[in-house]
Amino acid sequence: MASNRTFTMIKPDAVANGHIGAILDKITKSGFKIVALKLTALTKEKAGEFYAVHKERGFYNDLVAFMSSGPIVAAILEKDNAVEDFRKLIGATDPTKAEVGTIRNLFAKSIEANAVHGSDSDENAEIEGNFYFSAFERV
Ligand code: IDP
Repeated sequence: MASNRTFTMIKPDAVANGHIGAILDKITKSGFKIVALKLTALTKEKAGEFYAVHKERGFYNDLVAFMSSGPIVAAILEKDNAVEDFRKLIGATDPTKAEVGTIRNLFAKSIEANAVHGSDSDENAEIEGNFYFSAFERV
């Protein structure tokens, strides 16, 4: 059965461009309930750990530098079929390929600075939520 929680980050580009409020508004209006939320920043080490699965990819070092370049917003979201529905809401990795009206279509600047992260499986949603939030930081 699909889990009802997913994990997201509003990435440094979207935070720097003042889109936190608009993105959270779109998320909640799309039926997701926020069950954990924080503004924080990743060190290079922490960004490297978060994206360790991409270590062998050519864009890894740039991605780590980008993700540690400024504040991010981390959140755990709740909704039936959360992981799949949230991936639909954010759109394709490359914003030029993201469907009109998706968060990446509206707010992303490039394939790297693509505004938001969304977990790609229930298992990763659990791991990524635990990466940022203790039990006391979620409802
Ligand atoms: P996803 O975030 O849509 O799940 P992934 O393939 O898991 O996409 O890639 C993780 C992140 O790495 C992307 O969101 C984006 O920030 C970055 N990324 C992915 N592909 C590229 C690329 O070809 N060039 C630069 N950055 C990329």
